[in-house]
Amino acid sequence: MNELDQLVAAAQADFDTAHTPAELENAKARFLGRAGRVTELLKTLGALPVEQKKARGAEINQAKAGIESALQARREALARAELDAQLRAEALDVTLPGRGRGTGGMHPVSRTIERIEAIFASMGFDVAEGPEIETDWMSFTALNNPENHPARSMQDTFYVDMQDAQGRWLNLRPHTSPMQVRYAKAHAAKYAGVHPMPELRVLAPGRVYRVDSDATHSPMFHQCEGLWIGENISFKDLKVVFSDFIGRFFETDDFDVRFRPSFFPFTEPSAEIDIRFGSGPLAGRWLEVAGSGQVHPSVVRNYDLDPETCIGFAFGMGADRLAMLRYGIDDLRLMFDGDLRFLRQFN
Ligand code: 2NL
Repeated sequence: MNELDQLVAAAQADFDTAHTPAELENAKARFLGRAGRVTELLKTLGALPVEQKKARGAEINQAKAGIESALQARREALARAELDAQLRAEALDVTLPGRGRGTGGMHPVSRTIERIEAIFASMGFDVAEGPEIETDWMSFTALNNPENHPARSMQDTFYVDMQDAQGRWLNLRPHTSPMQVRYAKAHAAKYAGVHPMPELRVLAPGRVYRVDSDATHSPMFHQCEGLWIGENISFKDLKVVFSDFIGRFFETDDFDVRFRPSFFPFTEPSAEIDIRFGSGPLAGRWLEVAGSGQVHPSVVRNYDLDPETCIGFAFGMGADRLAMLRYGIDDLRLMFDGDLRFLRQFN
């Protein structure tokens, strides 16, 4: 092997020991760089006699070409190795068994609301859901709240820093009553001029919001409100409907119902509804479960109905509180903490 063949072999060996592109570039510099061995050889050409220059130059260039092709081969080998390593690292075994996502379950409040809906639906009530962001008129004015009523204050109601297309300020509804107003107005429009007007029976369940937060109050909670309007619907009907509901909701006949006089701007007369179980874990204590009353004539007028011919009752209950009573939960906050150890017990 002559010295040029040896040089090519040395370069080949040097390149083969390079295991990264950076190492390979260093090895390249040792042979082909400005101070590399091939460059040094080419510089010796100048000292040769003219007749030897051409042949020697050709020999050196041939060696140089050999070194360059060895370099290129090693570059390609390194790139292939890197790609192989990457493919191995990113390998995906599509034959492995899948990871389960687990099954979802229903929240105790959702379960309770569905239960309430089913009972009232069986008594001919429609179920109506609607907006949680409402106008002042819907949340308060339509419900006969005076302009300066404390419920309208920012300490009691969440206002939204936003106006609707008509420039009216908006709030997070503090009760589901606006949905009943919407439902009653739609009913009035649908049966305008029809005599007698078909009865209106609706249950409005959903989220409501008030500025209040402690062990027994959450800033977001759930209401189910009922409304029954017709030509001759009275407190007697309310008592029958509500008692029937309680018996079916709690699955017992062993209870008393009491109407305790109260005040709401939207009903007159108004009453709190208390129940007392004769047996079971809650037996013996009066429990307040709902507010109720005969819908105020001004509110009936805001439905676009005539209070002279349309009369009826409304009631409102906290679905969270009913869930707590039914399941024996003693802290409202458990309902909204999202702790799966608590929530799994209901599924
Ligand atoms: C309470 C009080 C009540 C109503 C809600 C109502 C709705 C319309 C018209 C008239 Cl659209 N009344 N709802 C009536 C009386 C009481 O709820 O303390 N609920 C937990």
